[in-house]
Amino acid sequence: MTKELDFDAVVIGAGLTGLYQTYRLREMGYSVLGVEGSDDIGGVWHHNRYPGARVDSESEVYGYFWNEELMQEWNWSERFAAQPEVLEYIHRAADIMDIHKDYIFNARVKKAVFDDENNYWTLEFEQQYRAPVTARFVFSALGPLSAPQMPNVPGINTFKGESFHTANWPRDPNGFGPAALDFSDKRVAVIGVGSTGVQVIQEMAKVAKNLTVFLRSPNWCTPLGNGPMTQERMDYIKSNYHEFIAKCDASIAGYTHEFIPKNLFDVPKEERDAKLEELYKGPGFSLWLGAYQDVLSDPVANKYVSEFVAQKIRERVEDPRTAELLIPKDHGFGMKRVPLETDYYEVYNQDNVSLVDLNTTPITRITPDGIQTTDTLHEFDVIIYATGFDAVKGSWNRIDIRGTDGVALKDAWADGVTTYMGMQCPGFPNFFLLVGPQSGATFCNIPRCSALAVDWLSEMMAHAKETDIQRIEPEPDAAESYTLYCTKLMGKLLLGQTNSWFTGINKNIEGRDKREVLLFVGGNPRFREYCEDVTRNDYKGYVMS
Ligand code: N01
Repeated sequence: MTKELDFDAVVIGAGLTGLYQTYRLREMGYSVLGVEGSDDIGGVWHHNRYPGARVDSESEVYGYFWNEELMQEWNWSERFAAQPEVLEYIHRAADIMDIHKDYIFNARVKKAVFDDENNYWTLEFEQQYRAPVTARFVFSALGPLSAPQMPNVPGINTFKGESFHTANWPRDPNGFGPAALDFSDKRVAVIGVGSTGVQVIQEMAKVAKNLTVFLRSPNWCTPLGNGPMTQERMDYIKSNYHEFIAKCDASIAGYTHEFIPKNLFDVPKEERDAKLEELYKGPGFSLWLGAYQDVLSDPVANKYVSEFVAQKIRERVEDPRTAELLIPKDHGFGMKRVPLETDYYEVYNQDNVSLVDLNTTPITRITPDGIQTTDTLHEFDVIIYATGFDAVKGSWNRIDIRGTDGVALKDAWADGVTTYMGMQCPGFPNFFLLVGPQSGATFCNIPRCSALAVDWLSEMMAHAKETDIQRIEPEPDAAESYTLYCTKLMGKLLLGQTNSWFTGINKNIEGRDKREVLLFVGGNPRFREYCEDVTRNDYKGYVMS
């Protein structure tokens, strides 16, 4: 006798991706439940409310392109929208989808177990008052950057001042932004200088009495190019949305930036220098994703651009010693995610800002009064941990996910992730990943590329519905060959040679010191082609029954 299931599908996560997946499944006639660990929708935009949080993507290419009504009604106020506006946008999109009613909140999945005989999943929640839920299919839209990671230093809980991880920032109880906190009489520390650290540092420098930045590995940062969005520009965007969509679809990372189809040294010096200058001043990822085609793959071209950006840092930071500390020496430009900034380097010229080089004087512990380094005790009222995430795999590893034969996903991934299309893992039937390891969306403008994954999976689910399919899983060989493909693509880029969250390295987590291929870096068009090819060939690589 077939077991009566609670739902056809469960979607885990109420960020941009999960909301859209839930909507698509509902519209296709599936009974679907969305479950969200937090108390509201928004995903990373709900949690990361630190001062300075904003998109590094041009506002008009960040969001739901599939919803014409929303695109035509929404007016962005800045060229790169700040967190409260993005969260407000997501709420408006949710209203249009009427999606709240499909979700339960404060429902954090603790365990997911597959019934191999009857082809369904049982999900258990951390909240003990919640009964387990059964569903044929599970869509995990957990977020690649949703598992905040604290540093592995002792004494964190002993600090007697206030401390926050940037991804758990206190919220304004009545609005979309952060709580109103006053730092004007506070000695503030920030640990970490990734994209988050850079954003929070440039804001805290304006408001804190003193700001001390604890720097371990500097990054190559370039100007964001933010400014108000004029009505004229917004009107232009609205009447040209289809062009924007086509441009994003054709670009490597889902932006309107495109690499120049020439090698750097094929261009005369004067011309190339003028171009780099223009790109440096250009908006968003102009220099990272819009320079000469070989900058991210040829070490010599890369060195040239790195030296160009290093020179900018030297020009902008008055103290030469500080400038040198802020110039990366262990990797070239663009080999890690490039943080975008607004007057970030000038912050270090301010009297209220100081820099501690952790390579000379590492942190030994957090004490009740502040941060103890090998050199001295730095006393603070506030410590801000901009120390990043257990990225990509972390959100999945924090759930006990058991596939066929009771195998844990975490164990299956322990020696390196293997997926098919970044959408499924062998041994985990009916369990889909969205924006997880090796997904085409993880090294991409996420709303752009996650929509591609959602649309593709939804098409597959339409096929499953038509043909009454109860079980979908990838062939191990197909997954192995896809993973090999990801490895090959990564091998072509210099970023595969760097230690960062792109390559699975996390110095705060034991055992995460070996590089692995967590990203599909082949670009948006190539990923789309791959997906279309699988569909055209009767879902090759999948076993459906
Ligand atoms: O995290 P990170 P993030 N002692 O991992 C340091 C996206 N994002 O939150 O490199 C001292 O990049 C660590 O140092 P090191 C974006 O994709 C998007 O900044 O390990 N320092 C590093 O400097 C981004 O890539 C936007 O030596 C320690 C920092 O903390 C991703 O999120 C905005 C330490 C962590 O940097 C992650 O960015 C913001 C320790 N024990 C972020 N542990 C938008 O565009 C860690 N660090 C909207």
